[in-house]
Amino acid sequence: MFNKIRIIGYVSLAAFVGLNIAGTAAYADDGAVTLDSEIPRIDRHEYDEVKTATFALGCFWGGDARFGAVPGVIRTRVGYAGGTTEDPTYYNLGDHTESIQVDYYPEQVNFVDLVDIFWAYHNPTSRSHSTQYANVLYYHDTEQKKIAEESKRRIEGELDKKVHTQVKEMGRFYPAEDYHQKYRLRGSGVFFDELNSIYSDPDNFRDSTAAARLNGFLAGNGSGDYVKEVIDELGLSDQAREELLQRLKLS
Ligand code: MHO
Repeated sequence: MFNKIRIIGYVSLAAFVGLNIAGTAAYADDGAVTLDSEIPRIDRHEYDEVKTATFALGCFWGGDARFGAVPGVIRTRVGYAGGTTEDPTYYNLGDHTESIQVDYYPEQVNFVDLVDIFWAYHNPTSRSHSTQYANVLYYHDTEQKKIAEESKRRIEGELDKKVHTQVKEMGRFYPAEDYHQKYRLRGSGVFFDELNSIYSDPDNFRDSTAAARLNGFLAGNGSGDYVKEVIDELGLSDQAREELLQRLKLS
């Protein structure tokens, strides 16, 4: 969204002053210049409908990477939810739970698909040792509520055991500190450097689909076919592109 506004803004500015330049430029708060031609192709997609879902399944770094690799997931963010403590932080979490929130394009992936991933990605019969790491399937509306409750009943039937995962109404979501967002990508050297030079504003970095995919792929999520399908849309240099394929043993 921000990108789009930024691009349109500069395109019209260029038109207004009568410039005829091949690449328009945008200036971040810190003065860094980003050519719009550098914005990863996957981040230029437009969506006519966006829905949101929220999950908690242990340490939020893992869930961020799992959902970030899913086709149709547009943005991911980790944060704190489920409790009553105001303005929680990682070291002052109060009664909140580490959670992952995703914006998704319902034509490509729906809530049922995301819920299936959620159940497959944690152990529903384990009792969480703390509120911080509780397993929670949040619902944002009555449709999600119905799907969430039905899925829990189905899992309970299939496992024939008590499921400790909670189904809970979504309240306020507090995004976590920047250093927790796309955690795997942040520790990845060249991939982080390249994305970070495109998105010097941490909110834009966090909200980038390219960053979500890279974070997911680097953590081992996503099929090889899917990685190959989108790798050219992630804004990587040729060198980083090759390195990613090598790391994932796809070349
Ligand atoms: N055991 C993990 C937890 C981090 S997660 C954000 C660690 O400290 O390495 O809770």
